[in-house]
This record gives sequence, structure tokens and C-alpha cells, in this order.
Amino acid sequence: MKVLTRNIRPDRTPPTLAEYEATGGYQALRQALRDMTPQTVTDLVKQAGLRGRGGAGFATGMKWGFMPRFEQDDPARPPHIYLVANADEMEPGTFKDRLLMEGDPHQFIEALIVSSYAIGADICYVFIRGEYVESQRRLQRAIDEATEAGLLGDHILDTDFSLRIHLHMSAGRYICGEESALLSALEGKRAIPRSKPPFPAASGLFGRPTTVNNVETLCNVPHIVTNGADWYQNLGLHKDGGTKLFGASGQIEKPGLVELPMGVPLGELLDQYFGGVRGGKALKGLLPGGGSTLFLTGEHLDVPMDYEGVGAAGSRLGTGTMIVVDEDTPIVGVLRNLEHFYAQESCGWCTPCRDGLPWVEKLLLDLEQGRGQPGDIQNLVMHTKLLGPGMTFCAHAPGAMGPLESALKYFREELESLIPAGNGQALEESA
Ligand code: L3W
Repeated sequence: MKVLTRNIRPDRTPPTLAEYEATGGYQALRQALRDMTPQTVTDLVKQAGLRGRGGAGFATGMKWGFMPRFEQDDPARPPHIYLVANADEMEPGTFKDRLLMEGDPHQFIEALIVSSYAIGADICYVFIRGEYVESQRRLQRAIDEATEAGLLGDHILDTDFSLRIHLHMSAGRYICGEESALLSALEGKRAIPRSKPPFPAASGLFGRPTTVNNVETLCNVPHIVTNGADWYQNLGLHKDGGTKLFGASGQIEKPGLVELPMGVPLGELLDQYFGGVRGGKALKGLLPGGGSTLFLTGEHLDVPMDYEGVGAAGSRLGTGTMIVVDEDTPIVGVLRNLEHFYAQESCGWCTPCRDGLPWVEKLLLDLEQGRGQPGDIQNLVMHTKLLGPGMTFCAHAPGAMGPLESALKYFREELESLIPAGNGQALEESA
């Protein structure tokens, strides 16, 4: 089942423009510019049911539908309309977009051009994680090749449609992956999230209409244009269409990435494609889609890995790249490590996130090092509420509370057992 990864070679050497075109590359662009209006492409993506692969799963066609549409000579048309590709892949355990950018850069460039056409953008920025130097190098080469061939730049394929693509290297903060903080960073400002609404379609980069999409999301678009909405829908095993790049890291026999239909059962993914838990051990738990999702356990192995399935099991598909924890690994260490990351990466704008995350990290460190006190578990539970959805300016702290909240549900006894009997006694007596 290879759609997005069909051209990706084992050694990841990317196909040249000629090699990419020989496998049908840039046919979607030719077809879209020749036979389809921007609205038709948007409608097709809507019908296909494509959902955002960056973590939130928002409907892509609907997001594109929020973009205002202007005729070329409309005096109300802003000087620029933007597509921004979010390639700031920093979610813990997530490494799928890097494969797509390094392994098949022309697929991504074609996706950017077709998607820009659909939303009426004339400028596209790719906001890339700073460490992804190789992705940047390969994308720049693909941009140069495509421009040379008349597939990018002014009057693409002799039409009225023109597009510039610029690569922007991130300075290296997780919060830059939050779309409004990303836009602030791109404008040269401090990367703090903005209030939403207004959403980027209404007021995005430099206050102009903007769509922000994840790399994997965009890479689906040429295939939908070439093969149609029904074909795409039918790739999925259940309600969510298409394929997904699933990944695994942590205590797993064969860590890596695999492209499979949306809806593949979790247990099959774990055992058949990633070789099961390392050393034949039992599974303690796993985060199904990066560090900001909620734990699933051995009782969830039949769960279909799609938005609906994972959602019904109480977690989120997130980025679809799981982090696996075996039976012998203390959960407190996993949590402390993750919350250290989130505390360090808080932008500091709102108080619950800035002050709450370091406090959560401290409580976990105390538990890990035998300094836990009676009441610490209740304190952690309280933090999952105080830093939960709706309590902070953006999704950073609620995301950080996902693994903690679910660990308190599934591994509470283990966490409670870390508080040595007698700890806090003196305190209680003096009170
Ligand atoms: C117009 C509305 N647009 C929502 C748009 C919104 C955005 C998209 C999703 O966080 C999650 C987060 C991480 N009118 C709209 C609307 N939109 N309502 O839809 O928005 P939202 O707010 O649901 O999520 P988000 O803030 O974009 C994304 C989680 O993903 N995550 C992190 C992944 C990180 C990476 C990475 O490092 N590359 O992917 C993993 O699970 O926790 O919950 O475009 O504008 N009414």
C-alpha cells in the first residue's frame, strides 16, 4: 500500500525531476491547471475527506474553503495570499515529514504548487525544523529544478498562475509548530501563539489570507487530483480515507515508518510491521501519535488506527507515530522526561502553562527520586485539569497533560507505590 512513499528508496536518495516525472510526477499539476478551477480542486479535496496529518485531524477541504476568493483584477485582492507548509516536525517521537521531504522532494513541491493553486496563493513558505538541513538542501534542489522546467515561478506551464516557494529554517522551538506562533516567527517576531479567531484564512501571515497545512497532509493532494475522491476514500478501511505514515519508536523491536491504510488495527501495526515490544516483553502502554496524545494499553490492540477509532478509545491519532513503553519501564520516568520537554518548550505567554508545567515536572521528579509526599497524586490530577483544554492560550499545555492524565488513569497504582510509607508524616504530625 504505497501512495505517498511509492518513490522513496531504501537509501532515501531522492528521484531527480526526470525520474519523478517518469512515474507520473507533475501530472496532477498539469491536470489541475488544464482541467480544473481552484474551486474544483478544493471541492475534490473536501469530497476525499482528507484530514490534517499534523496532529489535529481538521478537514483540509473545509480549511481551504475558509480562504476568501478573488478574481485577478479584483481591487479588494490583497497584495499576497499565502500557503504555509508546517514542516517544523518537533513532536516527540515524530519523524514522518522528514522522510517525505528527503525521500521524494518533488512530490512535496508538486503538492505545494497544486495546493497553492487551489487556495489562490501566490507565495508559499515552507517552515522547516532547523535540524532538517538535508530536507532543506533537497527541497531547494527540487525547487530549482522545477523552476528551470517552468513548473514553478512565473506563468507556470504557460498559464496565468504564478507561484514563489521560499524555505524558512526554524530557530528551533517546539511552539513554532503551533500554526499562529509559526506565523509570528515567520514575521520575525517572538514565537508566541495568537488568539484564534481570527483563524489564518481571515488574518494570517502579515494579516493576509493564509492557509497552514502539515507536510504529509499536502503530499496527499496530487494523488487525490490524479485518482479522484472515491479512490482516496476507499483506501481507508473505515470512515477516514487515505493512507497514513505510521511510525514507532521506544521499546519496539523494529522502530521505523510504514505507510498503511487508515484504520489498520493497532495490534497488527505493532506486531506485524514493527516486530512487537522489544525482547518479547509485554506492553505497558503506548502513545499512539506522538508525545501529546493519551496512553493506550494492551486492552486497545483491536482499535483501528484512524481519527474515529483512536478517538473512541479515549486518545487521539495525533501524528500517527507511536511511542512504545514495555512492562519493565517505570512510567514515572517516561512522564518526567516528556514533561521536562514540555516545560522547557513552553513559550511562557500564559501563566498556567509557564508555571504549571515546571511544577508538574518537579512533582514527577520527586516521585521518581523517592521524595514523593501524600497528596502528590491528587496534585498531579489537579494539574491535568488546571492545564487542560480551554484553560490555556493554545494547545501546548493541554497536549502535555494528555500522557499524564491517561497515565493517572491506567498506571495510578504504580505511581502511588512510589511514595514511601512515612514520607510526609512529620509534616502531618506538625499540622
Ligand atoms: C477555521 C475554525 N479554522 C480549527 C484550524 C486551525 C488549524 C487546524 C487545527 O494543534 C494538535 C495539537 C497538538 N475555523 C477552526 C479552524 N481550525 N478550528 O484547524 O486546529 P486545532 O486548534 O484543532 O489544533 P492545533 O492548534 O493546530 C494541533 C497535536 O496536534 N500534536 C502535535 C503535533 C506536532 C507536530 C509537529 O511537530 N510537526 O505535528 C500531536 O498530537 O497537541 O493538539 O489549522 O486553524 N473554527
